[in-house]
Amino acid sequence: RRQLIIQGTGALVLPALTIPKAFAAAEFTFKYGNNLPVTHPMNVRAAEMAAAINAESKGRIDFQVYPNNQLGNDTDMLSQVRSGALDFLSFSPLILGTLVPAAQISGVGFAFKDYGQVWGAMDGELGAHVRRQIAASSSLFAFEKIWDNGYRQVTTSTTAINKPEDLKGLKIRIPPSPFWVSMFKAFEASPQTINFAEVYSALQTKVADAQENPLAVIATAKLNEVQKYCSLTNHMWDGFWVLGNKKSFDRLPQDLKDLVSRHINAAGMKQREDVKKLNDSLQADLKAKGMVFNGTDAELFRNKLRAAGFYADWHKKFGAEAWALLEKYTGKLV
Ligand code: X2X
Repeated sequence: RRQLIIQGTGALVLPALTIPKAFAAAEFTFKYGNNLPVTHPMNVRAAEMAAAINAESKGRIDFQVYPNNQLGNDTDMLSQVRSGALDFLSFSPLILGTLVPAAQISGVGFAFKDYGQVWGAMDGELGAHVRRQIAASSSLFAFEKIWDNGYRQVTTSTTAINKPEDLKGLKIRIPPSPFWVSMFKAFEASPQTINFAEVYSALQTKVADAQENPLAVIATAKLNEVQKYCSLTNHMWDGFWVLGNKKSFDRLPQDLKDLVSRHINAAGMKQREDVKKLNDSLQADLKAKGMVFNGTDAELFRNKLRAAGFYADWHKKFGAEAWALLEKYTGKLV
């Protein structure tokens, strides 16, 4: 038996080790989290992006991806990134509304008619306005290119939604955001605020009968297993800002900041294309798996929001200046 402990000194004698460079500790370790399944384009592109950042930094950065609420639900992750326990987080501008109310303006119901308007606004002055608000009022900042979630559709286990009256009293899960609550109250639904991490089980156990999300989320999170109907309402567009903790990012020298920003924004541009393709093609797949689809007349739903004072209320809350920035891209909304 080899004697490792030398009597009397207590020293441990081990053969000298040379640590291969690939396993040497990186100078900068970053944790990035999100709430979506690993199969969603967000995580396919995030994995690619992390590998590219680590390789191009020659091992100085270790960028770690934590998908699928591994570090906690959205509410947990938001508090983690605010404190610096988490360095980066992909987050809906609307859920960020609990912290930065102004960020919710991109979610205004039926505002963007198409992706031309969405990217025009978000890569243009409206997005710049929101990013300024985030940086000015929190410990966070947002990278320039917002990632895509998509146009949101309503699914239910009970009945197809054909007209706004069908939403009346519906127990529909919505993400934790003042804006979402207000919108579904305007529809006279019975909205329930639940983090995405708990949505599948909430639908399975009938805590909620309905939810709303883009098809790429419905399919990758397999919500079709617990929902029967999918009503194409396109009631709002939603994206994901990549948020960073300012202090933690400021640890990096400028050249590595530029490297990380370049890869995050480039991955976002590719993710936008992936998500668009998926959202356009998934209806057939979900139909084959038993989901029942119907189209809707957006004007009826928009009228309901108008009549409930939804646009007037939020115009006032966001302020005339921000509202004008939105309408610069969408045209007059009311
Ligand atoms: O929580 C949701 O429904 C999701 C995944 O779409 C968002 O992150 C807003």
